[in-house]
Amino acid sequence: MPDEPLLTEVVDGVSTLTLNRPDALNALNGELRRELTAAFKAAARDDATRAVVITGAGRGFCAGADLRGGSEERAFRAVLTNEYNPLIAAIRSLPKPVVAAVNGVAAGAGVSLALAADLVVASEGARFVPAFNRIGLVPDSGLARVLVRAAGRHRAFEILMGERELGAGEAHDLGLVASVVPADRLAGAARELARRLADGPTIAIGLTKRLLNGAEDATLDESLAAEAALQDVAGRTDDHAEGVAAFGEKRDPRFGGR
Ligand code: T3D
Repeated sequence: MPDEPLLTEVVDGVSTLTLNRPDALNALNGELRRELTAAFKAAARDDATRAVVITGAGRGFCAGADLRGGSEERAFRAVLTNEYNPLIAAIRSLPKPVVAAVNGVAAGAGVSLALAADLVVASEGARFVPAFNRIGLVPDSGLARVLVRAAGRHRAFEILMGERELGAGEAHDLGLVASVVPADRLAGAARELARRLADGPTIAIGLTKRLLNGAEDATLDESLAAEAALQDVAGRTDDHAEGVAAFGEKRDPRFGGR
């Protein structure tokens, strides 16, 4: 495999981003963080991309921050503010669906990265290791927020303290992982899921992401108002017209993402 830290391929509307530092279990150094953020921003602009898959090369998904990264990594506030946070925000705000194919261990910010995706598919051997506590750090890149909502405060604390590793099955039980598949079927399963989403009404899917992002903190009134505003946008898309026409003609819709 070439030496680039991030491999990118667009096929059938699906952009696959492969973290490619397998000898370090795809740990995030500065170059990889910046390339990843740029890739998500590029996916937002690219009309040929209607869904994104993120996965790791080799036996790991992502081992979090590169612990061999030297002093660059120790400027915590600056690195988080300027690199990790924009990466997570770029995934969450991307108006296209993101599928994480977790092919092995995810640790530290690698867990945060996986859980920033809209859907997570994991191989049977995948594990989610918060790891922050093991090296005297606090969870970052949005992990505390995701875990406390999915698992509740007490279980989130237990997981973050590393009392036990979170296997793919338990992550599935907590609703963090959509499906768990044998390792040799993971890439195909994630690609197929992403391809189905890429064939969907892309603008409405992007607006759905925006609604969900807002709904996490919104009052009922705010949610209802946001739905009315965004439905007004979705309702004027070609995809809405096509969906209604397909219903009337008793056929499957052919969404063009416009
Ligand atoms: O400013 C900031 O940076 C703040 C941001 C912080 C965000 C964070 O993510 S903090 C958390 C950082 N990550 C970790 O603490 C995880 C460290 N790694 C591990 O605990 C274990 O490697 C794993 C649980 C992930 C996997 O264990 P195992 O036994 O399957 O593999 P291994 O043998 O430990 O690792 C394999 C290789 O990957 C090994 O290299 P070697 O010895 O074969 O040459 C190991 O050093 C390397 N590796 C694993 N994790 C990292 C790493 N290299 C650099 N950075 C890593 N994070």
